[in-house]
Amino acid sequence: MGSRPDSRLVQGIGRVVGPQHVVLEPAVMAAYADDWTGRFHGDPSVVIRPGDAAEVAAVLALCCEAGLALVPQGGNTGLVGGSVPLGGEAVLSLRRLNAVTDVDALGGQLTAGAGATVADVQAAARAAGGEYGVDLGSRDSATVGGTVATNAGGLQVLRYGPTRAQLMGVEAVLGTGSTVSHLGGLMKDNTGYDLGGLLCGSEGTLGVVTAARLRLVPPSPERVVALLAFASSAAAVDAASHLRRHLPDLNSLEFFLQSGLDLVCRVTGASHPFSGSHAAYLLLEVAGQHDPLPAANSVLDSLPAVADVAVATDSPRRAQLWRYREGHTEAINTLGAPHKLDVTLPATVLAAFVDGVPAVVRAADPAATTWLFGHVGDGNVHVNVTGVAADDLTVDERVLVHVAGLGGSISSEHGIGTAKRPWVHLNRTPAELEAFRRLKAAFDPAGILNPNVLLPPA
Ligand code: FAD
Ligand code: 2HG
Ligand code: ZN
Repeated sequence: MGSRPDSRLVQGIGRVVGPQHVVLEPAVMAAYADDWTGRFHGDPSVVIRPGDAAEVAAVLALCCEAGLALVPQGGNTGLVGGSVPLGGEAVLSLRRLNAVTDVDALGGQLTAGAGATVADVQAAARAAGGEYGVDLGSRDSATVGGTVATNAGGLQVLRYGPTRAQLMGVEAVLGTGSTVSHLGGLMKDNTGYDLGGLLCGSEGTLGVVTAARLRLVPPSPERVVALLAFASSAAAVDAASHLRRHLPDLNSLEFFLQSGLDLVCRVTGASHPFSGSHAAYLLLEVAGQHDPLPAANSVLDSLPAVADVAVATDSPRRAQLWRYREGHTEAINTLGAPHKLDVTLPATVLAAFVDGVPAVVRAADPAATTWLFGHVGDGNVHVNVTGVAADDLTVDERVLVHVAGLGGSISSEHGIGTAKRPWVHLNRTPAELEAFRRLKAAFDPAGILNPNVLLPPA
């Protein structure tokens, strides 16, 4: 257990949130201590569970005065070690702020508390006759606060953009305890700095998100999912580029390899989609108000180099095809805590990267196994490496340096957290990092908000 905070501070926080929401029992705190992958083990000094934005503000004012460092936590599905208290910080759980309010079906907007899950928002959006543009495999646990804080991407970025593109406004409490709230949801509003845009992707280092005003997108009830097999990664990447250009209603364009498919089938017991083995697969979803099948079929018919294809229109079969892709994260975790390197490559080097990165990993650690899958439509590859000790960073270093050398990003959608903190300089200049530090000092002068993530030590 992290060292217990001063008892007067604990009592003061208890008066704000109610003593039952200040957790000090190690067995209960354990549920907030470890990350989803099992690679990062935190040690909370206390877990604080406020019930609304005013309580968050009062807690932060007390913590600022006392210098108590906090890790904000939502669904704890983050994959970069940013949501658990690795330095013995307190955990500030936002899960109780889970209301979805002010649904405006006419304007296509709603307000979601930080603790509402993505699935909660999706359900509220559907009830209002729209859809939420963000979808990800962790939808049942990942929260609005966490997805805003990480600028989560997911399975529909190609069509609707990442979480930042859904934001009409944000309410957050800064490290001083003062609240910035801009939830009016006006379409056009150039009245100064876009604080919501800045807080989005700041990983809990600048403010604690308490609510977000989110835009809804028009419904796309008609869906087609197709799984395509290819003889090489290069053929799959070429096909992805063709599909992007010719299928405007593409929601998702995902890829994986035979090794990942075999693992998912082994772990889940699912049968293989095709009789033969293939080097690479694309999974695509097309969605619209009208049946997208004719358009999808005509584009698929014109695609060269497709070795096999399965098309699903009904919901159970669509879900079955999706499971081959979405099942990767859980299946890989059964092999032990993976190192997750979530990277973006320029389209021109994407196929060569997929073919070459296993050798980069092997050169760093001959016992390691590389798993590759991701959002090929965004150039986003999830390089997962198993068989490496949690604290051995050799593979991480080699792969991230390789990615940066190719003009890529070392973090596409999961953030920096603690896992990638040593390598932020690969993508950011000293001047940018200095600007980051000045922003941090302005928003969080006492340095209490997630002090061990994102920014490398000065
Ligand atoms: P947490 O894990 O609790 O926290 C993540 C970060 O946000 C931490 O730094 C934390 O301090 C901060 N934070 C949390 N809440 C707040 C708040 N209210 N205010 C300020 N800071 C806060 N991610 C993708 O981008 N795309 C995917 O496709 C995707 N798929 C996934 C599939 C699976 C099976 C899993 C396990 C994870 C996946 N993720 C994906 C990663 C993860 O779900 C996202 O990063 C998500 O945004 C985390 O939300 P959370 O509520 O769990 O946040
Ligand atoms: C996905 O796209 C998630 O499935 C998780 O971003 C990626 O497990 C991973 O590395
Ligand atoms: Zn992803």
